[in-house]
Amino acid sequence: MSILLALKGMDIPAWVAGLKEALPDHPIVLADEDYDPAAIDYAVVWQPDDALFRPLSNLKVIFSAGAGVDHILRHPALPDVPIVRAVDTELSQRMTHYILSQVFFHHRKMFEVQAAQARGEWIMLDQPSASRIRVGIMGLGVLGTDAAEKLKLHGYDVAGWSRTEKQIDGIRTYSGEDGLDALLGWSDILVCLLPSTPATADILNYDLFSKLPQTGVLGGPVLINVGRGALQKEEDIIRALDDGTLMAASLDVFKVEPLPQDSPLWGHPRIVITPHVAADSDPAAFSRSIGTQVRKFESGKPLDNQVDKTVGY
Ligand code: NDP
Ligand code: OXD
Repeated sequence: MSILLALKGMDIPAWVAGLKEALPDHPIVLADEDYDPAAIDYAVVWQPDDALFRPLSNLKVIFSAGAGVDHILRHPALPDVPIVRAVDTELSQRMTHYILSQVFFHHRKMFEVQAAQARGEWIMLDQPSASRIRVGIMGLGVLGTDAAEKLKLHGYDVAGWSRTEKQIDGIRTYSGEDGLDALLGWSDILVCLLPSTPATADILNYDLFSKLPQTGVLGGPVLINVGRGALQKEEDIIRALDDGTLMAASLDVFKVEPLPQDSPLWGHPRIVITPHVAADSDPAAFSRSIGTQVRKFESGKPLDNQVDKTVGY
């Protein structure tokens, strides 16, 4: 009943400690050690190497160390076992805090404030009430719903869009293609919390930005992308910012990560860049959740938060 940890770029000692506490009777092995592949029942992975899965002849479940599973589904030799994605209240809270921080930043016109500070100028800026700012969220899943509810609590007018229909108290909800146009035509701040799938690739493009209203109280539309870099056409973001189609953007995810030094996104004066840190996975919290799931699985109960491989999330 061994657990294999293959977690590129993550804090391995913290994960080992968390899983030892959650599942003390399950040996833990690391991907860069010698181990018997036939003894592995569970794999906890982040960006698994191409050679990882093939020898694991008795693998029963793959656990993603993140909420997104694009890093697993693109694997060239993915075994036909259930994939469980990360769902955790701490992760939702971290993501919601990030989104709130960026909505507050743009609402309170912090680019103007910083520019005035650089000039040594004392300026008074208009402060529109939150209820006059329309925040549209693409993706009303675990993270999108939490963010929508907390934005609403802070007084914003909030709507969201998902693949299937949803009902959330106090939030306008849209779905399907017509629904997307309705959301775009309404949103002063557009937050993207979609997964990376074939259907969402490059969805954040110039044509989409052109559908955002120019009439809102912020003076122009704002994009916040925390989903995945594969969703955004970066040259289109720059074009839209430079011609006023977008007023500003906060980007946490990029087509290539780390963002290459020569990317024009780095130096753009209307972009906030963060290095894919909107919501880090907390090893202790995720280990507890993996522990609960392994116990359920071993007592014959269904796993929670299983990925639907047909839709890709
Ligand atoms: P969920 O699977 O819970 O939610 C995904 C949402 O996207 C659902 O509402 C789903 O619709 C919607 N969706 C998917 N495909 C489409 C489509 N083609 N058209 C319209 N809506 C669609 O995921 P989470 O909320 O947990 O996470 C969302 C994403 O956030 C992750 O996949 C990951 O990429 C990203 N993420 C980024 C982090 C960061 O630090 N930057 C950290 C964690 C996650 P429906 O409800 O109908 O199924
Ligand atoms: C995730 C991420 O998917 O960190 O959890 O992006």
